[in-house]
Amino acid sequence: MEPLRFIAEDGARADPFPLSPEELTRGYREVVRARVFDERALTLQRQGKLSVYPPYKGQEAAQVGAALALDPGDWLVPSYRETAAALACGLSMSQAILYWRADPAGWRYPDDLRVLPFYIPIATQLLHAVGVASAGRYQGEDWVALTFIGDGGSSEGDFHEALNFAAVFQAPMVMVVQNNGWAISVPTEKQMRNPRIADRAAGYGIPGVVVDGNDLAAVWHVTREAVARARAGEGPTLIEAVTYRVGPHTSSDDPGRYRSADAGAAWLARDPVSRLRAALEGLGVWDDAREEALRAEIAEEFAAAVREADAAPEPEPQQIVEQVFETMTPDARAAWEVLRRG
Ligand SMILES: Cc1ncc(C[n+]2csc(CCOP(=O)(O)OP(=O)(O)O)c2C)c(N)n1
Repeated sequence: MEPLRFIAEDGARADPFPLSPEELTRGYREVVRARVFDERALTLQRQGKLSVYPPYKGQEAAQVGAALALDPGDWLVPSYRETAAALACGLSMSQAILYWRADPAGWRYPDDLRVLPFYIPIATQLLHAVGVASAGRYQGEDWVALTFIGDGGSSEGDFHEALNFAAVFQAPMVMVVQNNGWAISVPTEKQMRNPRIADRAAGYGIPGVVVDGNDLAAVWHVTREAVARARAGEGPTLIEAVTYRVGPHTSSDDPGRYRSADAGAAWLARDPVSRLRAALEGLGVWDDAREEALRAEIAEEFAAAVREADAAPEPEPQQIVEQVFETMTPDARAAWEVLRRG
């Protein structure tokens, strides 16, 4: 299976092309928004204003393309890498900043936002996504759950259990594996014999698709088809988005210790942002003036988000355990008492 692609590295569009100019423009706005958030969030972390932060530079199209294929009633069940997908699904920048600041105010999302908080324990989100998808079926709703996982996470037992359960019960779930080449310091070829993760779909009896994860049009297209199948009762799809983790694993990581400085050089030419811009310019719907206006708008959005996050009240230590259980367990209660006393 070769990755499906509609936008070449120089921005040339395949014919037929799956997105309208309006959709492509919307996708570009979200991709640039995601890029700006990521770059500035990393800077905030370096200034001591965020806790640990997992950047996603180079993976914006894989996330935004899939997120934009959802309808408003659908659910996003992300891992820690998917801030771009969450922003595209309506998470505010200020909430994202508070979350990555480790402020408990950032963990409790608005009730009407169909995005679950970022999952840090690898692959646990996949089973919850099957649950969210199945819950809709039981309740007579037609929502679809979109979830993400990394190449490393695809080696977890939860990955198998989630896909098998979703397939057997035809849960309306779409799983996107962002195959970004690395699981912290472990390259993909060191942890799987068959590097084509989408091949595994056949073992579950579901469709598996491999797509160029740096091509927003391709990711949006295959996810839209998968979402439509899920909503029609035809079950889950496994999408492998081939991409590359250009930056460090997190703000605590130093990739120089395990890969050469030019390891991702070829991937810079495949940058999803510049590729998309070239495609839009090819369509004649984008120019420098629009770019400048968009960048100014997003810079203001980010600045306002920082102001809003900074205005949040200083969290109390005991809040760490307050949102874990609806009714605290005795252990959590004991921890809460200790933290409250200070
Ligand atoms: C259950 C569990 N085991 C181990 C870890 C530590 N850990 C954090 S990220 C990571 C690697 C994940 O790699 P991958 O799934 O490829 O995703 P990526 O970070 O590249 O997006 C590991 C092992 C964890 N968070 N949870």
